[in-house]
Amino acid sequence: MTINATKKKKKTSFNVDAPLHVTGRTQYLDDLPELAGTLYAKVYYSRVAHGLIEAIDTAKAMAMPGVVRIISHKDIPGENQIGGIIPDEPLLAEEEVHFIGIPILLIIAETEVAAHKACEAIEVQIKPKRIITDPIVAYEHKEFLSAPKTFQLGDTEAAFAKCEHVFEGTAESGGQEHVYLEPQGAYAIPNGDKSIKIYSSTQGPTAVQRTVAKVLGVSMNQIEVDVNRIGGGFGGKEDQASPWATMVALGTYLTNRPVKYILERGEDLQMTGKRNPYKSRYKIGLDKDYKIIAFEGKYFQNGGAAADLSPAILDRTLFHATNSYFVPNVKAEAFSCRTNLPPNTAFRGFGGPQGMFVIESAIHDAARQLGVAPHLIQEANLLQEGDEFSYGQKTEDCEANHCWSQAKKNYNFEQLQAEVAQYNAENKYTKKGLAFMPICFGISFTNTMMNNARALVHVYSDASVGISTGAIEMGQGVSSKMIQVAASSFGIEEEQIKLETTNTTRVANTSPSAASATADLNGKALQDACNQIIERLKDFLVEHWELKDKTSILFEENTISASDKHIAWEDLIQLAFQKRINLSAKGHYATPRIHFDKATGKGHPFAYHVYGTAIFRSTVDCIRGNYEFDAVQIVHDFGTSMNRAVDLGQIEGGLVQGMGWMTMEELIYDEKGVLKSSNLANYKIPDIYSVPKEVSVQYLETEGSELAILKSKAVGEPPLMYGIGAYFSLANAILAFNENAKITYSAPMTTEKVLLSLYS
Ligand code: LUZ
Ligand code: MOS
Repeated sequence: MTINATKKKKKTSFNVDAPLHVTGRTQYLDDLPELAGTLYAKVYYSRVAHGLIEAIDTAKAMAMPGVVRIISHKDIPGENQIGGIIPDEPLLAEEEVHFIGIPILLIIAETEVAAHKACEAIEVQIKPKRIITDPIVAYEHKEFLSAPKTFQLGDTEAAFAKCEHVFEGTAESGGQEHVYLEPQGAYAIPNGDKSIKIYSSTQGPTAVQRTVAKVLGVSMNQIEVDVNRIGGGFGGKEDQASPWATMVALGTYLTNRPVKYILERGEDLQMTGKRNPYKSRYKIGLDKDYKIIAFEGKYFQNGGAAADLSPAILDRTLFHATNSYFVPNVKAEAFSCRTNLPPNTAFRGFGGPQGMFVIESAIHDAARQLGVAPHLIQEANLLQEGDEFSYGQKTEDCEANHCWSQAKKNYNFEQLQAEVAQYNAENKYTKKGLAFMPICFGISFTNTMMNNARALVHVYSDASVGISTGAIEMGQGVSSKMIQVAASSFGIEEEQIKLETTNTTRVANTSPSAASATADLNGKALQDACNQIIERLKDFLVEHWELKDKTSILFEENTISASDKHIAWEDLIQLAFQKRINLSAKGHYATPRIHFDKATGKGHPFAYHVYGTAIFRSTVDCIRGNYEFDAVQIVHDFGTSMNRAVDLGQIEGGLVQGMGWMTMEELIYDEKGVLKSSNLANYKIPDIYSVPKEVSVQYLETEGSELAILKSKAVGEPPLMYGIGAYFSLANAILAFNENAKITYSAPMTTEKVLLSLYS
């Protein structure tokens, strides 16, 4: 056979879902054909944030046409318990309700309309109890979801005593609604026997499987969970997809019919948790050269009514308390506070952004009081190679200074600064603000145990390949990356690979697709499976070609070769199949090197860190408080990006989502625990009109880590934290208008807050 002499370029911008998305053919949960006899579920939830259930009247609802069953906690065959980390959350409320939106009853009806009408006919009386919505109030009442935690490095007290400058203050950041395009939902079907198959819009199929099994009182092998793809997750479906899947499974268990429930947007907004709001205090000490010598942070996390993932989110706040800076003396103390809000949960960044906002506020405050530009303090304290984090890990291949200096140079910062100064001198009622935002984000689940994955690979007798992993495609492009991994392993085309759904019977005990680690963990497991098949094929070829050993055999461009011998991939597979060689393999991966001692708060929890720097430029209308972002210019550490288009999409999307959190997304609950921002007309997320006029992303091409898949670093969460720069660029524009303006370090910086601050 002949070999194409020109080496084909590796694909670096491939998205298997793009053709489906742009032609509207992408299949989501609600696109599954419904089986005859399918029933529809709907939740009746509490309208009171805290109280005792005194009476429930379902008689009117039960009598309505089409109503099949109304399920309460009494109907649960197993445990009424859905808590993921701590068993503190019922699926259906028993005597007490703890937040507005807590499910009390589950209606099962022949149609969605019947379920809806029945829901409106249900009457529940609740005797109100004390409502807490503020984490500091909860702290004062010692209402904690988990034990307080402290990370410590050096001795802050001794260090503060020696500091030239010490500043203290408060910072707070608000919650954030996930607004995944596809709301929560699931569809359960009876498998014929007592087992149940569930299609779920989840980031964590195993979490769904485990929770359903527990609530139904069956073993996990009776529950199959299947996920094709989901229409966005952002952390909101890491844990909180489980209740809806459990409800439909419960419905199927009790009726032996298929049961479906896809939440309406309004229900989803009411019942599900959001990013944890935080209230924090800081103390920062600097020497005469603006080196940060000591930093203390006290973080009060608003956890909501149950632990959910909040204890783990609290950990990540501590891990990221000093962002991209080296601080030799650190004390970070965090409290997970129980309030009467829906249990808050994972959201892109997972507590990291909340922690990083606090040290950025402290630096900005210090800079202001010292009369220097904040970026000079930021720059003076960037992490260097070998610096120690408060949790004991030291930086390796640290790119903090590299990203910063490249951003400064490539985007002509000196000139930008001069232009902004000139603009501000010439304009009285509009002002521009500049801000730098460096990021450093640790890659791995902070819970070491979760850093593992598996994959299943079949090479079919016609040489086509089918792969299954534990990764969930949620729009982040992981399907494309998995296909790239398999294609590059076998040296064949992406088109020859079929990625199967994520299914708990093919790949078991998965960690959720989260922590930015999905492509790394599942990709490495997939490589392991592919390599097992490759090794078997090589052993066969050694015999077949009578080679001395297998070291010279190459899998490239659909051809397998060793010196002067070549065979096409298709021919090799056919031959191997005839020789009865096993063409399937199960791969496994567990991140090496990582460990963490929870008792001492020390270890090496992250496989590696991702770095980057963003420069923000905004313009504030000082009469109206309106603002726009002129530009966000980024240098990001991708390692060796395996898919530039997918990775660029993650940077742009993460940036804008972080900016939304910091500027316009204002989640408001009143003192009764009522969600005031209860629809997308009064909860504003960024749209095409509010994104920066210019977004530039430069790829800092570095060696990349061996622990990153194909040396292409994790890219899911880190860019969200660039968004924090939006807050400070607005603050700097405000200060250009009124140098005595009060900056409250209370995000989001809405137009109202800008206006109040301008004239404070
Ligand atoms: N989920 C989790 C996460 O369970 N542990 C983590 O460390 C994490 N980090 C980011 C997002 N989700
Ligand atoms: Mo996430 S916050 O990586 O589910």
